[in-house]
Amino acid sequence: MNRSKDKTWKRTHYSKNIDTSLNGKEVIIVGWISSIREHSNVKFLTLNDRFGNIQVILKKNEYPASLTSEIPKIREHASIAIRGKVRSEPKAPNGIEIIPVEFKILSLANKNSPIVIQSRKGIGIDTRLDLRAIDLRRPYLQSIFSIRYTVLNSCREFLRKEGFIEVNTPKIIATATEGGATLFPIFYYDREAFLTQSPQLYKEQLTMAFENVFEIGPIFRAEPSRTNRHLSEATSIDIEKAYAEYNEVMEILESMIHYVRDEVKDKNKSHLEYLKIKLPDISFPFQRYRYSDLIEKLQNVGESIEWGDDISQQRLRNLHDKGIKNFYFIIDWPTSIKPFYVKPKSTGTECESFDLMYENLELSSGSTRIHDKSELVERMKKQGLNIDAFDFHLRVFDYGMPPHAGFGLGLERLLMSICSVDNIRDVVLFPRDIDRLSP
Ligand code: AMO
Repeated sequence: MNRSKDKTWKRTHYSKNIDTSLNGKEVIIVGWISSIREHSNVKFLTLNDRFGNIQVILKKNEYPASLTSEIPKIREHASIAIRGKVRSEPKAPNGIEIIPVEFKILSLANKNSPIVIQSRKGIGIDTRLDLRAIDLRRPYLQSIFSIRYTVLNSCREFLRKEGFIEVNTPKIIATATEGGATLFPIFYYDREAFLTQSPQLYKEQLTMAFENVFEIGPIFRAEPSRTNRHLSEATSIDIEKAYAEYNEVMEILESMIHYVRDEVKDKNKSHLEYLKIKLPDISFPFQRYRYSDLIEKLQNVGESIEWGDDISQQRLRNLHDKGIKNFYFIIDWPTSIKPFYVKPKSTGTECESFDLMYENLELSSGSTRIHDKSELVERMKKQGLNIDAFDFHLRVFDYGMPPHAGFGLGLERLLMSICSVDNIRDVVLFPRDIDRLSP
């Protein structure tokens, strides 16, 4: 067969499948060029595919003369298919290199990219986000998103094993669940509607029919501030469990964090090595601090904070030296600063609620919910909510709503804690924040 006339450029091997056992054999590799270096008469190309990369050597007198006019066209990022011979080369990064016999440029790179592929942190985040698809080619982000994939899969796996079924609830909704301030209004035919802040009310209703449900989906928050931990569109891992109270779902949450950590440790060894990450040590069970005790501790270190105030991230920093670090729960918050659906304790002033923290980052909130209709209506009135707007929700409480509890865990916040990432935007493919609506 005349090879040069054979126009099938189907990949025969991924980079990871080429080793010294193929020495002297011909292969077709396909991918994009991540680096080009030149030493005297030799050009070293690195060709990346989804599993890794391989060195390609273009040495004058070694490649066919027909390639001479094509070679100058190759720039970093170009997509290319190469038919070439495998050669063992101890000095090459993987101990092997490819000597092209023929190649086909599949897509030229018309510009030099401002993004340096090999760089860990790269250039400014805005320049990177403007060209996010290119930025995502960097091994730094490739590693983070491989870990994200493991985290998502392992949460799903864990919850299925625990007897939860996966549900999908509407993202276009009629009323606020987490307080009105962070709602995104939208046009819905001739009415106003909103993007969902959380699947809260739907997951609660679904406990009537399915008992244990979970959802992994987008939540939308109109966060007016520019911080490194808030997104306008985030991913939430929500669960709701019938016939349970908050201690039970806290146990599920801490077991899930354990499971996720072990899976990442097992499945992402090379990514963790590349990122130079040591996964957080996890003690089991997580420490549980009562809100009231933390307020006292903060007052003791001179903070002017009152019972009933929210505990800011800055204030929690002051307690780090007092051993309040790693993963821990803050439990029994004041009823007045938690949403209407959270069940008050018998004292009334505190509620059966928790936040899961990592250092001073809030990862999750959860609680026992009010399942008694009249109690719920009372709480809603106290919070000044329009009862009529919640009729679609309240009406199902007339039919034996089971006691239930649940939590919402921010996927991106969890990833920040696992991957030691400071800016939440780096664990989202295409982040949305107050300044950014594209790409
Ligand atoms: P909450 O409002 O505390 O609780 O949200 C739960 C978790 O979601 C994540 N999160 C965010 N992540 C990034 N950017 C944001 N703007 C953002 N807002 C929230 C956080 C947070 O801990 N319905 C309840 C949960 C429940 O009780 O089941 C709720 O939404 O990690």
